[in-house]
Amino acid sequence: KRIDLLGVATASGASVRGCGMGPEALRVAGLIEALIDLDHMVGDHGDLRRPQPEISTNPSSGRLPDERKSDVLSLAQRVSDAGLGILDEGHFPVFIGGDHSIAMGTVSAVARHCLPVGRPVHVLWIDAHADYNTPDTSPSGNLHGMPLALLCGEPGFDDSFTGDWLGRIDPRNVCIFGARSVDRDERRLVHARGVDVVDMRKIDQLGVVAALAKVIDRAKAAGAHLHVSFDVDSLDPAIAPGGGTLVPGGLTYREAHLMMEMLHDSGVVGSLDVVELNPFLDHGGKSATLLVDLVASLFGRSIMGEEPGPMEFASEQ
Ligand code: DIR
Ligand code: MN
Ligand code: MN
Ligand code: MN
Repeated sequence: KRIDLLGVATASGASVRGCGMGPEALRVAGLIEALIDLDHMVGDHGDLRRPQPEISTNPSSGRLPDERKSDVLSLAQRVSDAGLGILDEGHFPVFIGGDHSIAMGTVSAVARHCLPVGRPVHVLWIDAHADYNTPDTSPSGNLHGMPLALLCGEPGFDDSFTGDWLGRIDPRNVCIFGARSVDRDERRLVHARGVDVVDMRKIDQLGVVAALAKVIDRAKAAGAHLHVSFDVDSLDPAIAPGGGTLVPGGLTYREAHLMMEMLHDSGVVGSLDVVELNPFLDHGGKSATLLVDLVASLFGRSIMGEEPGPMEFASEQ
């Protein structure tokens, strides 16, 4: 299956600037070479970006809230259409951000591709945050904290958030994995809608293998397309400093690799986001390099070159 990269060079959904440079940093860190090295065919669709250049004296995000919102929505629409094209061709889309608001478009593409043929869409949202705020619950107003709520059909989004581009998913088919910073009203919504939240405490208690196996088994049993949305801030800040909203106590290097290896072996993953990488904060590409290794693991790289399978010991004496 061919892998098609689509960059979305934007930070309009975030308040910290810099993750608009994420797609280029992942290319510089060797993303395409790593995939080709695993014998995959790779296409690169280049980057989508906002049409008008940024001219602003607003120091935090560079742009006014309304301008940022229209950036986010016009990009979401273009990402959704481009992603749908990639999926309809039978390719595997890898969306490289960009802040997490781009998932309004990426997950929409998956929903538009799958729902007409009756294929359920399951979403594995690997993130320190739940990204389930609405404009009413969000303490920050940042749209990168809202994509899941929009996709799950929460009320509170105005009419500018509607259109043919927007796909819908069932919150009961969403698993937020690695969470450790969830806002008060957001927590209430997530519980009310039946979203599965595997927070860091659960991961500590169960281990990533048991916790992730449940998600994989459910997707398999449903015959679903599993979309993986990977936010760099799911990782521990010590190994991945390149994010604008870091939270201590994240996934370790070994946990994250094991997850990617399990996801590869499962065969249920059909699309991937890699988001929120901020090269400006990334200590010389530390997180970018790690992300490339993690994506390679998801696409079949393993230490001994093949799937280990269950441990067996030969009884030859
Ligand atoms: C917070 C932070 N929950 C918000 N969200 C972030 O602004 O809604 N998501 N950083 O990645
Ligand atoms: Mn293509
Ligand atoms: Mn996120
Ligand atoms: Mn996050």
